[in-house]
Order: sequence, then C-alpha cells, then structure tokens
Amino acid sequence: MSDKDPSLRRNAPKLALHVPEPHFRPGDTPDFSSLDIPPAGAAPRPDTSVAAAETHPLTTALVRVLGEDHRAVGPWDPKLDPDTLRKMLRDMVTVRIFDDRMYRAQRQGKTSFYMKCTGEEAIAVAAAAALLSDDMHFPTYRQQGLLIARGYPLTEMMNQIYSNRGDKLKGRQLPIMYSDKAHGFFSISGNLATQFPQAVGWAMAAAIKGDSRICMGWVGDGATAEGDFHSAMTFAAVYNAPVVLAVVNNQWAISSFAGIAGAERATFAQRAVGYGVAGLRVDGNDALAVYAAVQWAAERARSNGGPTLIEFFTYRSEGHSTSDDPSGYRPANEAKAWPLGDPVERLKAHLLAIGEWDDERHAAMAAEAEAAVRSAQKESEKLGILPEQGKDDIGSMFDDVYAELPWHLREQREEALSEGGG
Ligand SMILES: Cc1ncc(C[n+]2csc(CCOP(=O)(O)OP(=O)(O)O)c2C)c(N)n1
Ligand SMILES: [Mg+2]
Repeated sequence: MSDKDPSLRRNAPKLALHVPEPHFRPGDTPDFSSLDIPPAGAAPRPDTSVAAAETHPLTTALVRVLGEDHRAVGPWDPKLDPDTLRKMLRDMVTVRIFDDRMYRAQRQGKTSFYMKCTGEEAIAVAAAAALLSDDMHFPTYRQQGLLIARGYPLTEMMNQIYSNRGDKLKGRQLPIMYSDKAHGFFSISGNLATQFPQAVGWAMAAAIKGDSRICMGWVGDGATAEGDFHSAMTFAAVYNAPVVLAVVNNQWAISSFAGIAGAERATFAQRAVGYGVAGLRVDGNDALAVYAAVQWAAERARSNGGPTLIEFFTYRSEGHSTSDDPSGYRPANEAKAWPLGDPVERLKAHLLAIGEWDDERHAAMAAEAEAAVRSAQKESEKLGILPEQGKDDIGSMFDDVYAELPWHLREQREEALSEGGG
C-alpha cells in the first residue's frame, strides 16, 4: 500500500468550515470587556521616514491621544491650537445635525435615501483638518464630514440629496453620492472599494506629473474583502505611491459583522504587513489620534516615504442607511456599550478640560450649527424635493453620455418628449 493511499485518511476528522458569527444578537447584553483597549499615550510614534516594517507593531496597537481625564497624552499628541480644535468640534457637531435633519427629511418623504455617519464624525473631519485643502479624497458614502470640514455649502449637499433643480449632478447619482472637483471630493461610487485603486492611480499620476499634492482613499471594513482593495494595495506598495489609505472599521457592513471580512483573524491594519506597506491602527473616536495619524501618513507620502494603510477603529452607531433596521441583527444598546465613547463628547470634554471651552459656548455653537443647517434646508427645498422632480426636463436624461446621441436613443428621446415629458 502506497503512503498516498486515501484509506490512510480513515481516521482524519471530517473537514469543516468556520462561519463567523457576531458575539451578540438582538436580545443579548453586549459586553465589550474582552476588547483590548490600550491606554492613551501608550503607542510609540516612529519617525515618518522609518521603514514600513517598523510601523508593523502599530497594526495591532491602537493609537490614542485623549486620556480618561480628557487631556492629550503621549507622542501622538498633535498639539493643535484651540482654534483648530474648536473648528473640528463645530464641524463634527454640524455633521451630526445635518445627518439628523436629512434622516428626518427621508422619513418625511422628501428624498428616497440617506446615510448617517453617527459615531464616526471624528474620522472624516479630523482627516480633512490634517490634510491640505487641495489634497484629493476618494471617499465613500460615510465621509460627508470631508465636505462639511472643507466648507462645501450645505445647500449644495441638500440639492443633491433632493435631486432638485439645484442639483448639479442632475439627479444622476443616488442621494448622498456627492461629487465636487473644487473641494477635492471625487464622485462617490456605490461600488464598494473602487475608491482604493482610484486613489492609488491618482497618487501615481500625481507623482508622474511631479505634483506635490497627495490623496487619501477610503473604504469600510466590509469593502476590504473586495478584490479592488488588494489590487490597490499591490500597486501602492510596488510603486511607493504617495497615498493615505483609510479603512473605517465601524464593525458592521450592513448586517454582516467585521468578522465576515476577516476581522477574527487579523486586524484590518495588519493587511499592510503582507504588502510591506506602513500600517497604523487608530482609535477612530479620538479626533486628535485621527488627526495625528493622518498627518503622520501625509508627511510620509509627501516626502516619498510611500503609502500608509490606516485602520480607524470605530462603531456605526445607527443603521447602515435609511433602508436598514439594525434591530434585526444586533442588540439595540450595542452603540451605548461601545467602549471608545462618543467622538463629539470626547472632543468637547477635551476642550473643557484644557479650559478652552464652556457649556454656554458649546450651546451657542450647537444652536448656530442647527440654524445653519435649517436655513440651508429651507433654501434647498425652494428648489424642490425628490418626489417633485423629473417631470420638467425628461429629455435631459439623454444628455452628457454620448458626444453624439445614437439614432435609437434619439428616437427614444423624441418619444419621451412627445409623451408630454416637456
Ligand atoms: C461591490 C459591492 N458589493 C456590495 C454592495 C452592497 N453594499 C453596499 S454598502 C455595503 C456594506 C459595506 O460595509 P463597509 O465596507 O463596512 O462600509 P460601511 O457601510 O460600514 O461604512 C454593501 C454590502 C456594493 N455597493 N458594492
Ligand atoms: Mg463597516
């Protein structure tokens, strides 16, 4: 009998697969005490010029700056001036108010769809603050904070959400899939993970052209399972592209938890190790840590040190979108149990702790932000809301695709117009 005889496997165990299951389901009491949350200030900060491998211990650590006493501590403290801190806080508060009002607008039937980033506000807002205003972003649908932090008019955002007469994208994109070249905000694509190869390609082009601008690509934890994530990492590593690649790990991808994308086996930041790219794992609810990490990676990219993969560890506090009901797949109070806290409250507490803020100023700022969102909404609604759209200019749906409209589409256009489309 040969030693390759299949009968030798007689006593081998039956092959089995592991199907990851979230720790808690509706009705369970969420308990995150087994999560390893190192104290603020514990992670070392290597020089931005180190070899990628020297950052790899940081892919299992957690860069944190805001301590239990709400003070900034350790080598990652970006030592921001109070005005910058206050601007970040105002932007984060504005994002939250904007999200709440647009969520309500969807429930009132004024638009078909909305997506909030509640609990994740620090990430986009602090990343915007850390990069230069003409650096480019390839965002997903949860980085509205980039636009708000860069001063993009709230009315323009709402016009897009309502697909109204002011929508410069002419209703061709799903609500919230903004695009604005002037604000360095690439058109959002609903196809997950496309942002990574696009960002790497843009960064390579910037280098080929001898530009000094860098860019940042964004994906979620779930999207890292897409092939695009891995091809982008390969190109970024091979060509040492000047790019910052962010994985926002908010623990959920609609109703599937991060384990289904591989979080049980390794951190998302550890994906960097296999590609030989620098990697950082960062407390995404700590605006100062987010700022410091993006600033570090930006400096590295700008000085031709190459790409950095940053995992922002956070929690999606609300539903995936207005089409989702998370009570069907996770405990209702899971967001409250999340041990990294609320990013808005943490930044506010920091400003209070260093004596640069008080409750009255906070209330006045929040009221101002509320008024700004409310007045933008009023302006935008003058230009119409979604259910009213689409009748006045049906012919325009044939525009902007072909330089010369093919005959069959010309026919369809004439037919649509003669049916009273106007
Ligand atoms: C290629 C592709 N597959 C599936 C979807 C459907 N889809 C839209 S969002 C989403 C979840 C993405 O989760 P994650 O990447 O963690 O980002 P998050 O929504 O948590 O910010 C899925 C599966 C899609 N849009 N594109
Ligand atoms: Mg996610």
